[in-house]
Amino acid sequence: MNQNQLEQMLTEACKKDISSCTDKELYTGLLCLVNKLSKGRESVRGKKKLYYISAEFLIGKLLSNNMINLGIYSQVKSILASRGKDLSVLEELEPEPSLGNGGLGRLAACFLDSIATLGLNGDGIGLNYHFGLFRQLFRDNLQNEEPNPWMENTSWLNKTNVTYQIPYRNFTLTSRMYDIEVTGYDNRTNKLHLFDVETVDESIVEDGISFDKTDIRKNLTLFLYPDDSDRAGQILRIYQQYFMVSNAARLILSEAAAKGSTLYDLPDYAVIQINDTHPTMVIPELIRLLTTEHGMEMDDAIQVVTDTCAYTNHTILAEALETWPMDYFKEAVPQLIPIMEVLDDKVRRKFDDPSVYIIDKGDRVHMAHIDIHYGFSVNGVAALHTDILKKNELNNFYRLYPEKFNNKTNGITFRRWLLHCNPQLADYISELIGDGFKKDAFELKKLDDRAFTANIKTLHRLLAIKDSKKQELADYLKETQDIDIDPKSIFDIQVKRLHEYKRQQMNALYLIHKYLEIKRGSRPVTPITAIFGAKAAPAYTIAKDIIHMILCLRQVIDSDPDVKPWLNVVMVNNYNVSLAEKLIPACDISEQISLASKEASGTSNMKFMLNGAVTLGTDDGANVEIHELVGDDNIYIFGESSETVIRRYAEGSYCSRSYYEADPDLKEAVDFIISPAMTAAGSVEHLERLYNELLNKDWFMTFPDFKAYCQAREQALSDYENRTAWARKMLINISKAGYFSSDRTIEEYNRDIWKLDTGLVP
Ligand code: 475
Repeated sequence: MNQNQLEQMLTEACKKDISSCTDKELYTGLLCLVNKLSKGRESVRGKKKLYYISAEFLIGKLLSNNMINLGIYSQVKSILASRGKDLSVLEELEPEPSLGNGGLGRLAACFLDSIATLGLNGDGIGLNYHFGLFRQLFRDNLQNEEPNPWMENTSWLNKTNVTYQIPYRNFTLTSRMYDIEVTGYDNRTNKLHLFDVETVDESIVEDGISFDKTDIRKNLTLFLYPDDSDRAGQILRIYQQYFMVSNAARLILSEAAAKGSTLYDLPDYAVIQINDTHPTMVIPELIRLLTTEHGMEMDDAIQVVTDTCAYTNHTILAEALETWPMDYFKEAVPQLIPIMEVLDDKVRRKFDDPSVYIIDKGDRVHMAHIDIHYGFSVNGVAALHTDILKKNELNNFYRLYPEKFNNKTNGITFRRWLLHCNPQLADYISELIGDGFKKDAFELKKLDDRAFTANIKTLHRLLAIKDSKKQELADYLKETQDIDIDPKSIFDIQVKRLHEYKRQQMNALYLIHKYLEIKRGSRPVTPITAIFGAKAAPAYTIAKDIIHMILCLRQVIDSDPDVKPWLNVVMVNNYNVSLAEKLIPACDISEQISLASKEASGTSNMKFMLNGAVTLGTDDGANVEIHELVGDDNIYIFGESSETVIRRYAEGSYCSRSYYEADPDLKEAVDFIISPAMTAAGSVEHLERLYNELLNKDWFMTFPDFKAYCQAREQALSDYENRTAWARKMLINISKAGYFSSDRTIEEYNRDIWKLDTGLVP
């Protein structure tokens, strides 16, 4: 399409001349135009289709990404500019869909992009949460939660005519499907199907994010992960999950039947990827529908479903592996109970090992066990993680079904995480090695060539691009959050869900240590800006205490003129995808410091690397693979190995206090948490609780790694001073990032699990 045609279409979509539009009118016009162009790209469907079911799709803003994928981004930008309009101003008007929480949800979004880009026939299925994940606000150095309304009258959601009757024990809900077009890069459009219920009542939410948890008709799709610290909240999760999968099952069966499936051959028409255990009930629900509504024998139905479903595990944390009391199913969805009993019974007849039963002796249902017995594939999300699943966490299952287990190391879409968020870097890479990397990320390898790595000019250009992104971030944070950061300082960033295993608290302990060192006169050569971004689950007390500690620390340092010029601790408010797109390109040091064995993969580590940050991390998750690719000289790895950690847990002898007693620096930093300076800035109750937790428990073993962490961090800070050597590390990281393109990940899923047609449709 040429520029004139595009301009005409945009004018039509805005219903008036571009120059006379307000920004809001232009944004709405562009949204309609992009939606129309995406729909025009729908293509002939192959026989078999993938359904990626997930409780979360953390898709981020769509306007610019969709324009990049449709190939109209630069044209639109220049049309707007010629009329005195600024695309980046319009981008700020778009609300960010609040449909996800963390890595698992963002992964699902990257996957949708790659599935469409590779021309694979695959849709996402999830829920349309009206308020999504809560919006975070800081008050008195504490996290507060508010609803996060993100839907507007004109939005990416397209109402469809698809509705189903979803049965619960004592009532039925009428669902409706909404679709979001998923445009692939230079390729076809798939769909994200989000189910909702029309009786939802947003007005029942009051006082932050509280609402009546028992009124399911009104509350079902209000929030993602509503508070489940009590029984009503837990049962609400079952209602939500069942709503998601019962709709999914009905849609899948009807699409297959429409294409001619007898349903005995369902696996030729459908493959279902179960993203963690939230969609696990799709297995018994499909079996139920096949037997009760389609006249299939139980054994046949079980076989058909087993051959259709595949499961991805994203965590080994015991508390994140879902098990639900049988009572909850009795209360909400009793129709599934006979099916789950049959599934459990078959397992018991076959295997004489209670650890693999579906229903345990306490009458709890182990969701992952359903997936493993009654799916054909089980995958981990990084090499180390899959290894740990096989050798430890799921070893009992691995011995029963070695053929089901496989690894699919995570990936990220380079469209959003390079082309969109860092066009300066993308353009420069094109200048050096051509445009090929945009379609084939492995071409980034060409950057690992002495013509570039030993070229001062190249290295200085990289540094200049980084500086410009740091300046952009500084301007943005000033404008949107009134936060001052010095673009000439070193940007050290840790952004991810707040969780003890990710060890934001260890980062904070280092910062306390550094603060005290600076106060004693030992100043860094270059000032340091340490940035955090994280939301804590509303009922996760210690996670909220960690946020409190960081915010108090910020206040203490900010009001100390001796230290302030040298150390700035920042916690950005309401961390989300849009902020990530600004933070990641500006980062120098990427904090990936989880306790070895606990981070299944991590994906921000990949985003940072791609944007030329150097990783400071443990040998955990995908850090292990990053380490192998970039080599010892281009990453800072520290801390105890996953083997040591696993052994320590098995022995059960870890005592944090002995580390505290033995290391004066550590003791000083830990004690500072409850010092008068800190308690003056915050609440004694919160600070003392965290202090006691660390001293008496420290379940994620920050103390044993503290010294090694401080040393590695100091090494990175000192290496930063040699600017060309540092730039070379940046370049090597970028050059090795190709492996972490989600296009590679999706090709592997398709090759090993989904087996969809790959022929691109004209
Ligand atoms: C891992 N979320 C990352 C990423 O594979 C990994 C679970 C239960 C309830 C609410 N949220 C969750 C997760 O478990 C999650 O996001 N897991 C993450 O999945 C993609 O890269 O290591 O922690």
